[in-house]
Amino acid sequence: MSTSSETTTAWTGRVVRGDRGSVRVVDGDGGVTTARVAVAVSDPLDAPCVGDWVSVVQTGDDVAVVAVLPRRTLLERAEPGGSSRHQPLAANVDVVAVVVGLDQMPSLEKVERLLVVAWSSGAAVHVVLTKADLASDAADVADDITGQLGAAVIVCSATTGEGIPEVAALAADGATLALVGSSGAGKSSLMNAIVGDEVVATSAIRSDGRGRHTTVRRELVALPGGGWIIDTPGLRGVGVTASDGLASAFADVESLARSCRFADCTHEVEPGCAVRAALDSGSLTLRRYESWRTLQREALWLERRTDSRLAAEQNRQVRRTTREQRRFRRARGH
Ligand SMILES: Nc1nc2c(ncn2[C@@H]2O[C@H](COP(=O)(O)OP(=O)(O)OP(=O)(O)O)[C@@H](O)[C@H]2O)c(=O)[nH]1
Ligand SMILES: [Mg+2]
Ligand SMILES: [Zn+2]
Repeated sequence: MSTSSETTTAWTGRVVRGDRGSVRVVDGDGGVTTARVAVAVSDPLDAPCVGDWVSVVQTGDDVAVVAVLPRRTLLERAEPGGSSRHQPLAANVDVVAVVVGLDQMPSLEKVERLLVVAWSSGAAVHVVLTKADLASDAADVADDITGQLGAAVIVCSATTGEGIPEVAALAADGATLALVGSSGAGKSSLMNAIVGDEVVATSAIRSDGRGRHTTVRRELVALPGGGWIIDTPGLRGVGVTASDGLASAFADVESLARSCRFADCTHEVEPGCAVRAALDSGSLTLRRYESWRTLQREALWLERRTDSRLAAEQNRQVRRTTREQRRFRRARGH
């Protein structure tokens, strides 16, 4: 690469923090520099985000990100509150840890939603049950999550240090680990426990049990061993972004659905429905079936917003599904 002036240097770095119009980039020596974003992007998904490897050109005091290198994976979510736009959360993540605090009884449905987002990224996924020091049933919850959602589980506590080496191992060999979960779940505490230092702020949850969103921005930290770890703000109103994520989270139900007699089976009233047969035999639980339908409806809803041609058809389908679901529930005595 040629340089037109002695004071111009070009280097590759990694985005550790993103702000509007500028990013913080770490170089190979661990130095962190603020750089303006000089990349023309038409899609917000293409803008540099935490975890991106970027080309930086530095001329005197001016530091600019001129290119985003191709991403291996992208953790993204649909923006909550109605738009169908996707928001990048973190790039080049190897492992996503869905962090769940054992201080409250975890909702399998919420965990499932986070798993869909995590699986859609293309990264490997683990559920990390933290605050084990506050629960006596950690092993049962772990069994439920493995058995019902098919996810690998690690039980740990940032307070006692139990399980922390296992979580830290997810970021071994230069891998990038991203922590996602509700506010107050214990993500930042977990990050500090892994790093062995107070690198990010944490805070007590409010008395009503809801998090207060202590972490307000995504932040990537380089670990001494060569790995990377990304802390994220609590996710609220997680949207489903990709139908392949749905397919992984519900691989068993999706595979049943493919063996229904009718290709357009709604799995409500049709004869030869493999999904209903599994429900009747008890091999598929009503709770899992309903979660699948909820997520499916949400995914369809988001798709529909980007494709007005489908709108009329799906309006009809939603009405039909609601009607049929009422009938189905009545028939089952719900
Ligand atoms: N007893 C116990 N408390 C914990 C543990 N981990 C976190 N906490 C507490 O849980 C509260 C929330 O922890 P944070 O790490 O700030 O949670 P967070 O997921 O980063 O929350 P946001 O930044 O709001 O998304 C704090 O009061 C922590 O001290 C743990 O392993 N055991
Ligand atoms: Mg936090
Ligand atoms: Zn069916």
